[in-house]
Amino acid sequence: MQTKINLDQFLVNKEVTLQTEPGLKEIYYKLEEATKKISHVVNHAALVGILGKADKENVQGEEVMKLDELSNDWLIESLKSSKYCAGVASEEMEDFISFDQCQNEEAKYIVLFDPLDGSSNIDTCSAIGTIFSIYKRKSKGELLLSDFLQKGNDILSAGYVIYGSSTILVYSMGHGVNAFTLDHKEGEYILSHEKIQTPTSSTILSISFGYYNFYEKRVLDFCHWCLEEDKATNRPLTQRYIGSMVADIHRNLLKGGIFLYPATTKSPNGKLRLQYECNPLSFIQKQAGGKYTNGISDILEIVPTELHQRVPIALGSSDLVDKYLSFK
Ligand code: P6P
Repeated sequence: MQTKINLDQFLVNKEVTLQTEPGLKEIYYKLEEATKKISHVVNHAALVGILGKADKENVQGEEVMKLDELSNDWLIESLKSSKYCAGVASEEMEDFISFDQCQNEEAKYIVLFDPLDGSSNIDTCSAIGTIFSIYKRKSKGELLLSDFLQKGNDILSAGYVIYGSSTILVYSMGHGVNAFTLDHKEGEYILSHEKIQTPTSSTILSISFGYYNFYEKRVLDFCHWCLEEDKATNRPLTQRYIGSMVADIHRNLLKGGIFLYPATTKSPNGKLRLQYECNPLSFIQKQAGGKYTNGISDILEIVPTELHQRVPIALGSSDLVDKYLSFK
C-alpha cells in the first residue's frame, strides 16, 4: 500500500522552490482552502440552486450568488488572509485588487486566477476548473498594473483545479508537474500523479468545428490532415471537445492530444485570455514536455499590454503542435 502524501507534505519535503520561496507554502494552503470550498459547492450545484430558490439561502448559509462569483470571492478572501500575498487579479474582475499588506516586504507574491473557468457547463455537470498563476511582484510599495502584466515565462508557479468526477489540483513550480486528488473524507489533496509527462504524440484533436467557416486556411489544412486516413500515423485522429478548457487540457495532458482555440474572422485574437488561461496552462504544458503556441510564437514570451487580452492558442503533444506549425 503506497504511503499517502498530501500536498502540504509534498511541498515541504519535495518542492525545491520552497527553499528560496518559503512563502509559497502558505499561498498554496490558501488556494487549497478556497478550492476545497469550490469543489463542495460545485459538486452540489443543483442543490445550491434549489436551496437558493426555496429558502433564499444556499448550502453555505449565504445569499445565493452565481457560482463563479462565489468562487471568485472565496479565492480573494483566502488569499487576502496571507501576509505573503500583495494582491490578486481575476478573470471575473475588470481591475486588480491590492491587499492592505501590499506595502509589507513579506507580501512578495501576486496571484492571477480564473475562478471557475467553463462555469457555463456547470448545469450539465461537465467538468470545470479554477486556473491560477503566481508571480513575484516587481514593484515596491503600492502594487502597479505592470506587476500583473508580466510574461508567462516569469511565472513562479501555476496550475489548475479540475472539478470533475474527482477534484484534482495540478501544479508546477518549474520543476515538473504533479497532481493531487481531493480526498473528500479527509479533506486533503493527496498525491495521485507524480512527474506528469504528456505523450509526445496522440490521436486526440480538440477544436470546435462550430467555427469551421471562420478559421484561417492553415487551421483547416491542419484539421484536414488530422482527419485523413493514414494507419502509419494513426490517423484519422479522434475529435474530443468539451468546451471547458480545464477539462480538455487535463484529458490531453494525461492522454496526449492537441487543443486549439484559434483566431477566427470574428475574433482575430481568439477567445481565451492570455493571463488567466493561456499562460498558466502553457506553463504546465512546458513543464510536462508539451508545446504551446499562438500560431506564430512562444505564448510565454508575449509581454501583455492589458489585463484581459486574448490570444489564439494551440497546445499539447509536441508532435501535433509541430505538425500544426508546419502549415502556413
Ligand atoms: P466556445 C469557457 O467559456 C471557455 O472560456 C473555455 O473554458 C473553453 O475552452 C472555451 O471558452 C469554449 O468556448 O466558443 O467553444 O464555447
